[in-house]
Amino acid sequence: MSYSHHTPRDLPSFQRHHRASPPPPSLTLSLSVMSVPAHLEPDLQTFDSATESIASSTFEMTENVPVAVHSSGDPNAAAESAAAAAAAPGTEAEVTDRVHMTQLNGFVGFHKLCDQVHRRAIKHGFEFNVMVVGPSGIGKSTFINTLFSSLLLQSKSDRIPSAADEKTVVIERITHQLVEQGTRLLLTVIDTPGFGDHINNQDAWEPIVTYIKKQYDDYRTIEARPDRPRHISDTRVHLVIYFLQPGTAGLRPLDAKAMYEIGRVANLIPVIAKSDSLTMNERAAFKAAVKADIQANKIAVYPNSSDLQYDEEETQVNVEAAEMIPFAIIGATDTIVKDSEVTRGRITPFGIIDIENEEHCEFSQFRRFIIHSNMKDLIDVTSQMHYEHYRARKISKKKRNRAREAAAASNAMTPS
Ligand SMILES: Nc1nc2c(ncn2[C@@H]2O[C@H](COP(=O)(O)OP(=O)(O)OP(=O)(O)O)[C@@H](O)[C@H]2O)c(=O)[nH]1
Ligand SMILES: [Mg+2]
Repeated sequence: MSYSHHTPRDLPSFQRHHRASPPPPSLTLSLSVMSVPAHLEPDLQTFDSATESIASSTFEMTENVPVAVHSSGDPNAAAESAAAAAAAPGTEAEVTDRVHMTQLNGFVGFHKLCDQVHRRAIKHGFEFNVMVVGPSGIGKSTFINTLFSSLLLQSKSDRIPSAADEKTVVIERITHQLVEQGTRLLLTVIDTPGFGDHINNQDAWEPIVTYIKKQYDDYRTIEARPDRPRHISDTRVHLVIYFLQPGTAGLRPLDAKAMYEIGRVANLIPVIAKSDSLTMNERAAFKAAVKADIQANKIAVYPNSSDLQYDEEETQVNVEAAEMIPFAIIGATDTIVKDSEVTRGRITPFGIIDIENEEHCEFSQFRRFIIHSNMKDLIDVTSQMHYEHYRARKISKKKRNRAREAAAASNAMTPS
């Protein structure tokens, strides 16, 4: 381990040395420590003027661990940045990052960072936005109420459709604040009454996709504001649950088109609604047909995020979930007592359907996957993948338009 100590007077020469020396063939951790003289401590507001008197100590710890990492990760970039620095001497220092695996010699305490993040996350809570898509009466409201164990959506099956409903898909958004063991969840459910209810459902997916994209646009607008708030309220759709009618041969053309379009912009998970109406054989056959149609129509279904890095355990969870898709679900909010145990289910003339029982349906696997293990991932994939892709597409479209306009303008100015 090498160690060097620099006063402020030494700092410029150190920087030159730092810039000139090639990265060593080892992984290095450089740690800069600014130590404040005791007489300045009470008056840190005057930090700027005090920096002259502040001693700067640079510790460099070196261990024989292979490979130096350049900040760009691209070997050509090092040469490019060196050339750029030579072209404009004195304007910008070349920065070389070195990463080192270093053994601690004593207690520091930064492992408590996890506790700090945890405490802050609990304090701020989480925002989760889930959209349900499927025709009227398929069980959307019941399922959401079952999933979150509370009355979040009223059943609307009995309502009389209005004139507007006749033509359009309506988007209804309702937010609930839920608290579980101190963790706050601001849950927004986006209902889509009218989807697939009309004689011509060809474009029924459009208002849904438009809504999803509009949330990205709204977020982008706020993000680009110079006075943007510290916390941007997130209305982006983190999950779309698509309800498939049981008893069909596979995906109907409307389902295939809607799922294709939704899957391009958001995390999509299809479920077989009211799967208690299918025998086990019918369920298996329907699942297989839907899986084949998903593949044939190139529908992107969550989890499919090859962009993000998953560890072994997360990959295993995702692989198991992907196998199950579409989840065969049953919704039930009634509490029943079975073998002196309280559960939720549906009492039928043929017996009790216990939704928590994995032999009866895949509700508990769905809940485990969506809420217990992947809720944060759904939020992250939305913001790091879907939103970023949408943003990038928008920017490049804007650039193309600008280039086209400039070309048209220059053509107009050129005398023929
Ligand atoms: N057999 C069975 N019935 C269900 C299931 N889920 C819901 N239902 C029943 O289906 C009816 C409609 O359920 P809702 O949850 O209101 O359906 P929805 O899709 O929200 O309907 P809209 O709000 O009108 O779009 C209710 O009578 C429910 O009790 C299920 O898994 N199996
Ligand atoms: Mg409903």
